Amino acid sequence: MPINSFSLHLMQALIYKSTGNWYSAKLEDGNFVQARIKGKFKIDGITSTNPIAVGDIVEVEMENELEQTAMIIEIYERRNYINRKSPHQKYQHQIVAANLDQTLLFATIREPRTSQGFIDRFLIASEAYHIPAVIVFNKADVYRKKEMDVYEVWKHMYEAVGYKVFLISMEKNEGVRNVIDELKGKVTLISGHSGVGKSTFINAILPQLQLRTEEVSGWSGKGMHTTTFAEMYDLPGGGQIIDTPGVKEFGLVDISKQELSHYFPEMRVLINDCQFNNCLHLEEPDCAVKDAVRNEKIHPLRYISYCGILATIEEKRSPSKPPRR
Ligand SMILES: Nc1nc2c(ncn2[C@@H]2O[C@H](COP(=O)(O)OP(=O)(O)OP(=O)(O)O)[C@@H](O)[C@H]2O)c(=O)[nH]1
Ligand SMILES: [Mg+2]
Ligand SMILES: [Zn+2]
Repeated sequence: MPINSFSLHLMQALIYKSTGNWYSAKLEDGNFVQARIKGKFKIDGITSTNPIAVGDIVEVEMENELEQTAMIIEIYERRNYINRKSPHQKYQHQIVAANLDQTLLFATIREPRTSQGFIDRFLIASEAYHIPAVIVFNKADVYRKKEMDVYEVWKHMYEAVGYKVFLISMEKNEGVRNVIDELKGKVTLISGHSGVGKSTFINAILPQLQLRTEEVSGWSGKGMHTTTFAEMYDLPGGGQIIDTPGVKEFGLVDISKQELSHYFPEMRVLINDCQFNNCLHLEEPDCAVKDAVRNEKIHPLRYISYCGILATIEEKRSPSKPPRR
């Protein structure tokens, strides 16, 4: 270690929680400090509403040893991250978490109902950074025949694409162990709508935490956003899990129409067989993707979802900049 960095108390730290201006960071010795950003940060050339996210590795300079406060002076390059469109500022991104080994999408088919579009958008965001995604359907105890039928269709559809799918009930403690087994030694981001049971799941693994969980508000069937900040927790068997606030929509960032099919694994393997190398798999002749839909090699629901998402992608004028008035 260079002498001057020693005298400045520079240390590497991992961000566990972000609450706006303050970050809770764990030092290599295991102690936590409360850290703030020094100066302005522009990272990866993107404009995000949060320059530093949970899972980021940073360099801190101790400010006050007694109060355990520090300044963040540098951020290390991210291995990957999950980002989405900021729900408040259209042209800004929100980094959900960084440096992940996998994502765990919590979905419920009832109370509240998670749509296939939401699931597919989340999977696309994971695919864009090659982060393996696992889908967990929770609240099996409230599914009637109708919802079980939907589950069966989706399970086969997503498994055929290569995703692991689990059906669990936190309420009845059914299937939960299998999901916990997936977490060992990995950094896992857990995401999904509000009220699907993300915090309930983490409480089951780390009962001493007692995270706040809340009943889904009655008539609307919508969750109430009980968790308000993303936070990472160490798992007893090694690895970490990141709880996040529920999201209503998962707005995709920086994906062009041309690219979209690359993030559908079942399409990605076929695109070289399309006649046109810029095929969008819509009306073009000799399209390998459409052939696969016809031959039932690609599930029609996934193709419909692809077309739906494609239609929502606006081709960019200039990167991340609002249009001029
Ligand atoms: N019936 C049933 N209810 C469940 C199950 N799992 C969780 N719940 C309930 O669902 C409600 C919401 O759970 P939370 O864990 O707070 O949901 P969350 O995903 O963390 O929600 P946000 O923090 O708002 O994003 C709570 O009342 C839980 O007790 C389940 O398997 N079955
Ligand atoms: Mg929660
Ligand atoms: Zn095609």
